[in-house]
Amino acid sequence: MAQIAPSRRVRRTPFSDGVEAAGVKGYTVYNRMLLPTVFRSVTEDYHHLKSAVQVWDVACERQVEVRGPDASRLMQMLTPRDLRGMLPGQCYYVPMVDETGGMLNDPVAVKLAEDRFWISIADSDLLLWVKGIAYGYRLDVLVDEPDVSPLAIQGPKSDELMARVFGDAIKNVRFFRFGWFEFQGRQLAIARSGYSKQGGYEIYVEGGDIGMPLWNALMEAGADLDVHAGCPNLIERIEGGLLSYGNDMNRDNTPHEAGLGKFCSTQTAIGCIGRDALLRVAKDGPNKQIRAIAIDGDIPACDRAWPLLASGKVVGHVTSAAKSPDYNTNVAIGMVRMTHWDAGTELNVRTPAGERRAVVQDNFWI
Ligand code: THG
Repeated sequence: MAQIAPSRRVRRTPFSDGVEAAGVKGYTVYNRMLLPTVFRSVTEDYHHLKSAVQVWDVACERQVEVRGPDASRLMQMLTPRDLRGMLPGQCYYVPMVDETGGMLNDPVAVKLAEDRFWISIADSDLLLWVKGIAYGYRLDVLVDEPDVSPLAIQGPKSDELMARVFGDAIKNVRFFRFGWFEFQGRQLAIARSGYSKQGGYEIYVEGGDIGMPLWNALMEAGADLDVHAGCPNLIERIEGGLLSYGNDMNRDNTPHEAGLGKFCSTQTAIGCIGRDALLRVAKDGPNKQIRAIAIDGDIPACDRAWPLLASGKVVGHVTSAAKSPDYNTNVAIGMVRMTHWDAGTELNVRTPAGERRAVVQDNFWI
């Protein structure tokens, strides 16, 4: 494929110099910012992620900061997940929906204080929606995009690497919690989270000026751990069932269709926009839903929805797919109609390279 034309409209990140020095071979654009997609090869990156430790430039996971007396009220308007029990120091994976229950984003909410949150967004312009709601309801909050850039440390050796740079106390941070740790005189929020199933951390780097010093410190500290620049890995995230907003679901889908019903507590999420619409669909359940799907044979890159067919009729679509070395099949994510979503159901998938056999799985691979 041709290269991405560099321009000011496609934002670089505080880590882009390090990413380039590490030999990045491919980029996508996410929240109008560069996101690396491959360093050595997607397959080599995959094996390395599962065996060592990687440093990921995920600055494109932009933060929408919500601050002020009405911050909690606004946050609850944005999501059907009940936030009443959320404490400062916690992160929540929160579906966000419009007034029809259509998904607008699937961010991680980070509660910094009773009156201050970061919404760590997936690839949609959520800032505009949040600013619009805050203004329209005359809420007493400030909504903006601060100079905060997540840097993810992922892989089985991430504990060891992080302890070397931030001290052993980092190992006490629990899943989807964060603590404050010092680097070069600055306090950084560091969470145990990240867009892989290999374990790791996300450093919310506040102030782009310390981006490269932190990148270099991690690379130097982890030299003997075989630390390498990495990025969210297509194969590993499909194996793990980590959804990609805009690929696997969008505004046409409810959280229930996306399999995110477990992150909704719509009944008690009083004040949530789209609550009535979601209560209706939650009652009967969705008539199509995300499924893990195994596909036989050789497949091209999934850059469009591939129809899933049963006796020639379309019963769903594959939205992400990749060849998995560890599972000796093509792993995929698709949206399947309820008539055909049971585990073991055999379908055909129409790829641009021809039809392939596809089997609905009972679960994701990891
Ligand atoms: N981390 C942060 N921000 C993000 C992402 C991230 N913003 C963009 C994108 N990723 C948002 N989407 C997701 C999708 C999945 C998860 C997090 C963000 C995730 N899911 C776990 C799972 O499904 O196993 C855990 C969910 C839970 O149990 O609460 O981590 O990755 N900062």
